[in-house]
Amino acid sequence: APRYQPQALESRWQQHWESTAQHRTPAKLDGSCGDSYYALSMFPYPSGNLHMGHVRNYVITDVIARVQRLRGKQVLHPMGWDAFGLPAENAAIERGIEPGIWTDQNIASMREQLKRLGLSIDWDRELATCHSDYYRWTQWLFLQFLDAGLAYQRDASVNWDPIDQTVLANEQVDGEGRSWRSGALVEKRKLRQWFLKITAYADQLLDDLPKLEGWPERVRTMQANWIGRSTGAELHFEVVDSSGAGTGEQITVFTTRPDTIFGVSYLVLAPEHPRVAGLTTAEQAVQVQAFCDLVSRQSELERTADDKPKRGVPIGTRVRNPANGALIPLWIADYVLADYGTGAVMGVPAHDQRDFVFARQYELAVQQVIIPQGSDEHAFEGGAWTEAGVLIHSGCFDGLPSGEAKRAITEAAAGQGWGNAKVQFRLRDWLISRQRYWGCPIPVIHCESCGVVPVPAEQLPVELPVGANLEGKGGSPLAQLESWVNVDCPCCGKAAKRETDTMDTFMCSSWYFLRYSDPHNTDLPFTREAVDRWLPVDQYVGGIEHAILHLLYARFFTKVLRDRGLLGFDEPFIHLLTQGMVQGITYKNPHSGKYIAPGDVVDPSAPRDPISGEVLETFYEKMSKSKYNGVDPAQVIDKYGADTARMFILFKAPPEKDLEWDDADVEGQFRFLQRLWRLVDGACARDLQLSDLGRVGEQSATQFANTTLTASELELRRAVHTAIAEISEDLDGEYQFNTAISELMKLSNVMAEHLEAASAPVAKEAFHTLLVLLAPFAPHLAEELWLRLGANPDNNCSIHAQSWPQPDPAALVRETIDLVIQVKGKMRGSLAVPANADKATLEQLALNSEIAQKWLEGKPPSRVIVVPGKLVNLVP
Ligand code: ANZ
Ligand code: ZN
Repeated sequence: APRYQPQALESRWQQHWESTAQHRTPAKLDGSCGDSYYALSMFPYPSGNLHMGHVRNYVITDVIARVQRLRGKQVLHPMGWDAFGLPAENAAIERGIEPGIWTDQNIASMREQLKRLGLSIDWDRELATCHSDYYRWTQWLFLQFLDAGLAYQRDASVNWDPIDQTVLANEQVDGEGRSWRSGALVEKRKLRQWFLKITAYADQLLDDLPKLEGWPERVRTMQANWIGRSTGAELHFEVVDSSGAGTGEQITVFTTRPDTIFGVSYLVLAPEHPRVAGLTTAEQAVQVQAFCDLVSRQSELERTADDKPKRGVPIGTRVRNPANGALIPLWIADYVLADYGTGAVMGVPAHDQRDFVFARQYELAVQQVIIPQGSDEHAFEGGAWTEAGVLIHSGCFDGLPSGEAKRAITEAAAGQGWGNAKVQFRLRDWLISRQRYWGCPIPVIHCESCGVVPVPAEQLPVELPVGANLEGKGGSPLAQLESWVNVDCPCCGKAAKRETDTMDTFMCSSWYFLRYSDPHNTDLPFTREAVDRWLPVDQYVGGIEHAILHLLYARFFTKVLRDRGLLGFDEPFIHLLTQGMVQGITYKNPHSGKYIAPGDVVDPSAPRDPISGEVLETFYEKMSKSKYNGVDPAQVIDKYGADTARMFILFKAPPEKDLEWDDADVEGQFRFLQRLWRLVDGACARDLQLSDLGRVGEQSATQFANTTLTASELELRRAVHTAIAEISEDLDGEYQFNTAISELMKLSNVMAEHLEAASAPVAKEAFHTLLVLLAPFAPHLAEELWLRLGANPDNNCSIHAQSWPQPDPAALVRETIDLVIQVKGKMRGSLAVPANADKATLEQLALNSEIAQKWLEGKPPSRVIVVPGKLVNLVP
């Protein structure tokens, strides 16, 4: 018999599937759209190298796609490239290769690597966000936002490298705030930039989260926190002069706790608040200026972290508390952020922990105004009392519970003109401008007379010009290409200039899943018909690192395009699976902190440093080059084949959990596949032909209904149908691929034991089932074994074109009876046997039993009396 040689076999099937277009998306759905299924992986950045994280992601999606096809769904399973971004620019700078060429080379090599995994992807629908036939529509969609009033420009700060005279992306600024290239301390600079008004959809993006029942709870929570809706009030405090008389000027604070207004002991502005300079007194000016300089060098995290000291200075001016008339000092402090709320906070040290720490440090008053319900006043040893409670020292509001007091005080404020109710979001508008080359050009033209003019749709795409100097100084690389920048205004025809910013790459990835529904359309990004037929995506699979931004932006796009009538659904992704990391074994010298490559480790059983001999730390960590703990997918495929790699990844851990790479377990899966191969060797020897067997399920149920099967056959059929039932359940919703593969192993064990004694129909049913159940996991081997068992290799006879089996309830019933064993008429014991076992089987079972061995002392009986359903009497 031939040996299992996965490499040759796999590339042969990959070619066959490709040449027979087996994974092409069904063109037309006949009738019901409920029969369509959209399985989507988050598309990769074409770095050039496929890593295990990719492999895990795409294999999971592939199994889901394959199972759905077997279940009769019309499946869309596409792939593409998130192809704009910084690494291509870096490659260009470091190696002098055009970003577009570098990217296309990477795509070509990654596509080949992906194809070796045997993924059932429809490559006809492949897209790359950096190709103009795609980004033309990204530009078109941007213009939709502009037209809807959802895109606008304003000044915002960017990272500026004063030596290289260039804008830096956040990733190009290191932890110490220095440029990755020049090492210069990065400054903040204000530039006019483009924003998308995602805040206009904040409420919807939050309120629709509970609908996403197919998403992990954790992701929904992360999104909710990111959107961060706070309900409270804006309250106005009047500025007073040195004599305490009102100046007419007001400072407005945002608070979620208007119930604490009687406990305010100071007001505090963000150092960047526009009124700081105007309200600082001459005596405080030097101190205030020094403090502002200090704060401008701190990160947001440093400023707001709970465990960091809070610092501030009084600016000399006072304000009046509108609720009780008290005059309180005005401060600036690092813990107040300029771009949240109004950039001003009322300090209530008794009930806010940060205010408490601040007040203790600067000896500001701590006035308690809330007490815990039904208890004494709170002692402030442990810090502020931040929970709700009952009001005290609050004038006519005394005795009210916090919740009611919030409403009452906000109403009073509104009635008396010193405040209003306010809902505040943490979510900011989306800054999409990048002063980078390798991105999608923003399709507008700036004209001195007409202002911002959209590039007319028929002139799209605005192509990225080649030959930009990426190391050029002064803002955006595109700005230096004069011949590209200078154009005639589409409106008035006068000389005008192109926008030189490109888009955040998250723009490109916010709609790619829509384009797959209609990838070759040259008139529109997609038709409404195509997009509504395939979307929303039934199953989206990708990394948790995209839990917030990518998914939020994609949801935002979906809602805007729905409101523009371009599509007809509210949410883009019904089910979301965030797969765990792939971790590799990592060796680290605890003293030097250096990572040691596994090959260099001395004595792997008690690992030591090859140079110093020190004992190394051993643990599992996410695979990465710098830690020498990566495993190259290509090498695994070279050694074992893709099917083994797939089986291992699916078997080793449930998809959401982290997975520890383990060579021994890879080997174990390889051996399992070899066992399946040999199982089929046995069947081939018997010349079992599967081609005449149709669907497993209804047909086999009727087929076996009136047949009397041996105990061994019954056991085999029970194993077959148990596997169907269990694996079907494992693949419903939760995707327990690991337990599904265990079930396959169990089934193969039972088959190895009982096949030989099984009649051809029972054996065929077992093989047919085994291979269909195996097909999503190890698609090449399943196909090959199917062929070896006599299936016609034509496309429509592929194992992957079969139907998912249904369990036969009759086969699942474990009907046994207690068979009484007599020796010479005397009961000597009993035996559990299949209820419908025939005479011969019962006789055999009785003779093989330990009871018989014992009482007959190994001699054959002279006579055997069988009463089916009751007893066997052995007469020596
Ligand atoms: C007075 C107060 C009393 C507050 C109290 C809290 C507790 P969230 O839930 O995040 O919306 N705050 C407002 N604007 C701020 C800014 N720009 N920088 C830093 N802190 C700011 O938090 C709202 C609360 O955070 C507001 O309510 C305000 O402090 C503070 F017992 O006002 B509170
Ligand atoms: Zn003009």
